Amino acid sequence: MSGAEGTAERRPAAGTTPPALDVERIRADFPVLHQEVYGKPLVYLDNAATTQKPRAVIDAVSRFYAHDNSNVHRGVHALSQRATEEYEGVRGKVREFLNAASERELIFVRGTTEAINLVAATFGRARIRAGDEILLTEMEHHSNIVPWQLLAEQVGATIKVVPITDTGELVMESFEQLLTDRTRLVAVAHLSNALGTINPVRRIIQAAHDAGVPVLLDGAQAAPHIRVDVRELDCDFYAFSGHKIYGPTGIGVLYGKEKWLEDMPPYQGGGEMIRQVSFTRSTYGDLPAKFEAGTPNIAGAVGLGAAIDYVRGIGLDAIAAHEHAVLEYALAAADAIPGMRVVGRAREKASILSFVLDGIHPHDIGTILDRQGLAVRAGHHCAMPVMEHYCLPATARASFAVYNTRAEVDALMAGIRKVQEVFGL
Ligand code: C6P
Repeated sequence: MSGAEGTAERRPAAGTTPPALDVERIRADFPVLHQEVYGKPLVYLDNAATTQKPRAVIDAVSRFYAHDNSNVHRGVHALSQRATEEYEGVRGKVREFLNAASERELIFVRGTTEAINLVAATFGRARIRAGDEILLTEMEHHSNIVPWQLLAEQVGATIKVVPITDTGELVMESFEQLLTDRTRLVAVAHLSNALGTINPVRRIIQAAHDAGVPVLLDGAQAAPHIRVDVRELDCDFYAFSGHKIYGPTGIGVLYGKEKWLEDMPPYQGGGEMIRQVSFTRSTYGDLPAKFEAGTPNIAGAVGLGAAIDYVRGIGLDAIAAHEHAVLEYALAAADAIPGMRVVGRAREKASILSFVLDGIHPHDIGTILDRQGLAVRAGHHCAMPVMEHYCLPATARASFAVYNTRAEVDALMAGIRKVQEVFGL
């Protein structure tokens, strides 16, 4: 086990570069990587869709079910107390991971999608009215578009969109112009899943706050790759998914500043989120219970806790440095292949290599690569407005994680040449 010891994050001393990772040791932690697909060694490059799970996460979930399984916050018996301690203990780990001020600011949800829907349905319905504006960007994932459209339709608000440049960066002058006295919320991806762009979120938050506007960051892609400090960022909401950070599916986190969460009406009604219920009136529990109706994904939270330990054991700075080196290597290799074009060349970029090949549909690229054991995603990546910007139906996308190597990039590039050969190009 290379990364799961202890909960303190490994951080390099200020001004030093993190030590190189022992990637072979890390790979040994991930059982699923060691298999063949169609008789070829698996090269898993679909990490933006979901990451693989280290043994520590798999074992934590299985240990929970084998020893401690019970409902939380309800029973007086030993198992229920243990389950409650584990579940709430993970909230403490998430607090450290995001550097939130308090565990009251952390809501367990199904994932980023539910986190954003929660904010739209509660903060949004309470504070956004007819004629108000919600400011998004052209590079958002559908999960950070559609919940706001649903809200806008219900209350009569308007969606405004910050455009992107052809390199895949936000047009910041437009952002500043679109931020008006009608703007009630800015919702923006920290890291784009379709382009890999790392957005200038500090600048965005500063400008929005100067105008008195709160900011939600969609951290689905950033949390696994960049160290996030919600207090340093000063964002109002931050959402991420466990399954993209080596944890289980069906668990994620919404961070919200306490002042907003206190003020927001509940999301769903049910057990756990109440203080007192009668047929005339119900009152609601304290944070974070107010937003966690019903039996939560307890085993998922336990797995998320193990994933956070794992990531912090390696250190996010070391992970980011490793992935950056792999991405730079891949970008240089892509530039050397005639007919291959990378979509998204932002100066600040992480972990994503979206590309097209002249004369070949991305779905054909994905299918032919798959036959060579290379798992990439082909499609619109739930970011149709990005595809529209580039006048593309889809792209092929390789996305890197801590366990990917330069040798795997070489395999990808060899696979791409094979795709071109199949098409006689
Ligand atoms: N992107 C991808 O292949 P969920 O599904 O709730 O865990 O995450 C949604 C989501 C929200 N924002 C961004 C920036 C995302 O990338 C995603 C998920 C996956 O790119 C699946 S479409």
